Amino acid sequence: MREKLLALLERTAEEVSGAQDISALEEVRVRVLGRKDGELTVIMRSMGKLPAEERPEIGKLVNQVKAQIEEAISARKEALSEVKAVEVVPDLTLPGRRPRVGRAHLINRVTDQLVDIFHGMGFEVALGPEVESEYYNFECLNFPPDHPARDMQDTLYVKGGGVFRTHTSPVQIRYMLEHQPPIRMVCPGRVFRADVVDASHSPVFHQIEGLLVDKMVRMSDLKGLLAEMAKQLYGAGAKVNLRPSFFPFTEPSAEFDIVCVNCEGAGCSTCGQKGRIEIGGAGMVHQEVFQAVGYDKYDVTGLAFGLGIDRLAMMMCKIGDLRLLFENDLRFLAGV
Ligand code: 2U9
Repeated sequence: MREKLLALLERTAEEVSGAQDISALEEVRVRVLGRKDGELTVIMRSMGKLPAEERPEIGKLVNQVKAQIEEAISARKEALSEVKAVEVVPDLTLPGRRPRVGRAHLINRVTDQLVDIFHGMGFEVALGPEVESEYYNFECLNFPPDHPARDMQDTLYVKGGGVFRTHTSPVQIRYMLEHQPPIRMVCPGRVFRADVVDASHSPVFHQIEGLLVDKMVRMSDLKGLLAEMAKQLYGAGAKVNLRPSFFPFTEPSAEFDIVCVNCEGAGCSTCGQKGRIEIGGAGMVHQEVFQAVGYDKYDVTGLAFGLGIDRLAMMMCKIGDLRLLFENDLRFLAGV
């Protein structure tokens, strides 16, 4: 019995010091000290069969062996935990993680670019509310009461009165009510229409509109202004074309295109084979609009223009789906 116990102690001590992790150590503990059929437990149980005179001495030895094994296990456990603690100490020589730096949204970058262009030509920026009165959004801008743009199908009405502005033109109305000519101002901002979302429509989109009022402002000033804008946007070779159009708030009215810088009018994938890129609308401010804000229509004339920023941004970055601009997927935003 004595030899058996000493052999068990020796073997267990070796196994304990050879255990490479906590679970290997636990396995040794259960095999030797386990309550049900641990090797030492079995020996202890069989002590009853020993002759009475041997029992005290063997009993003492069993307790010593058990204490030594327990001590060896707990010392090894401590040593293994220390190794683990050392493992998780951070390596201070590693280079730091680069912080992810955000940047302005594509829409805001294009807006800033346009604002800068007009600021350089002496225009100041004005902003206004996104929920407007029908009076500023339609009436002052010479929309007749039955104009289709006023229809619920096209305009988002607010319960209790007012509309989500359908263009930024009411900002210009407010500006004219507060300032006397000469004026030069642009107003960028969000506008709203009752549209269903798809690749080219959204109920929220972005515009920038401009207004210049002075004595003797002419259509040629408008064309010069738009040509300068095109050059600054697309380079010295950019040309604009005006096509006759109609808006209630301008007379005469025009839509303007930039001759495609890529194919110079021949037609390519950038311009959808049209040779031109449709950018926006413009015209000479309607006399009814001047009347609505109390300007003397015999004293001043004005030019106005408007362009859609979302479409422009899509063309600049060759984006095929408008929804990408609103979903804020960082994988997309980081790449444009
Ligand atoms: C006042 C008087 C006149 C602003 C104008 C347009 C023509 C125009 C569209 C371009 C693309 C809107 O986003 S879009 O769909 N805009 O065609 N805007 S003239 O005329 C004004 C504005 C304010 C007081």
